[in-house]
Amino acid sequence: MKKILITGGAGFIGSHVVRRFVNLYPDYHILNLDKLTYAGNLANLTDIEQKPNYQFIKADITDAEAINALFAKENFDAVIHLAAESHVDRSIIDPSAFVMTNVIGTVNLLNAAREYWKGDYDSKRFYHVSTDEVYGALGESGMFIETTAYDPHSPYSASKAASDHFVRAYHDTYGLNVVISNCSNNYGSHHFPEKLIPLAINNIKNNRPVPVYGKGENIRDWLWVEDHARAIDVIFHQATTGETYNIGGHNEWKNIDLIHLLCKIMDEKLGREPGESAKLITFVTDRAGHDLRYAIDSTKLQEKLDWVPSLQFEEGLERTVDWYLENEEWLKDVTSGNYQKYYEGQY
Ligand code: NAD
Ligand code: TDX
Repeated sequence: MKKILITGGAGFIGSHVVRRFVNLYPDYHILNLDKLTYAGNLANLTDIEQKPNYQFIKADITDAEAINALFAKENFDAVIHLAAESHVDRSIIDPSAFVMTNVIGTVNLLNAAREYWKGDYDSKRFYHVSTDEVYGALGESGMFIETTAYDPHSPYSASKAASDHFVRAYHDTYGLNVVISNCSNNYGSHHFPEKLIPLAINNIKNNRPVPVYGKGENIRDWLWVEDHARAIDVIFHQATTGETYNIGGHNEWKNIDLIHLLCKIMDEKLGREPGESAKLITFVTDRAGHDLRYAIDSTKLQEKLDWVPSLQFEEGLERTVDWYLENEEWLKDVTSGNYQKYYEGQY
């Protein structure tokens, strides 16, 4: 039986990865380690929490002692590391938490792997999940490839870039078996409603303004979260040590066009007059250092590991809207309390 530590498994992408591994690989034992910050929610995993090959551990990756004790106790075969502070706007308000979790937390995990996997590096694997934002911003043309130079602009992307560098350094210096993937913007169910798509769905539903930064001309490349989880699965099992893979949907959308599409879907779903939801669109002050465009070239992943996105965007967006409309309780729970206070401070 393979014992795999998945960090950040109570978050958006992590919960999809945990669900996939628990369901598809009954002979793997999956330990989900999560601090349960505002973004971590065990309600994301109620469908698999009783499975015999799943276990949850509440811990903070910035706590080196706790991480070392865990590695000393459990003989992990692999780590899939997703735990992070993930929201760019929060990183602009308070970069420190991003340095602590994304940089120090990652180094703590690497140190534990280095120490407790000694003599056995080749048979172990440290998979680091990262973002396309480390490459910086594109102009109107071009795409990020695996060898694009790092040029992060936000405290979030700087912290993820630093963590990527540490992961590579532990491969080059100590010989740890590492793999990194850099993915574009994800969307789908269980996405915390501070991010553009779930925030817009929630606001449209509640007849609140939909804040669009600047003129809405920034471009993001959107990928269905379950396609990301499948890519992680394929890369985890098939990549060679030290490799990097870019993951993306070849699906670029200008923010304002995406929001108009979402408004159209919401009008249909809520039985509103065409154009009614779009009246909620409100242009607000731009994000500081706002990257103009991201676009991922995932040719390497497609050609070497035969991965292609499975879901067309309009269909995925409709499914996402349906999920949020059907899961009012989930939405209510995560938009109360601390999160609500953060939200009020934003707009
Ligand atoms: P998320 O914010 O939804 O989830 C992060 C999870 O990490 C939460 O469950 C949180 O409780 C946990 N966590 C935070 N700090 C922790 C700590 N100190 N110790 C233990 N657990 C902690 O994030 P997400 O969107 O699911 O992103 C997951 C990973 O994927 C991140 O590394 C992110 O950089 C990367 N990524 C995200 C996207 C995207 O579009 N969301 C795209 C590419 C890469
Ligand atoms: O209210 C909003 N209005 C708006 O116009 C919000 C929250 C965002 N935006 C814009 C900013 C971006 O151009 O929409 C775009 C998407 O914003 P986010 O959902 O905050 O995502 P982004 O900043 O692109 O980062 C996401 O993708 C890469 C994730 O949050 C990161 O964790 C991931 O690494």
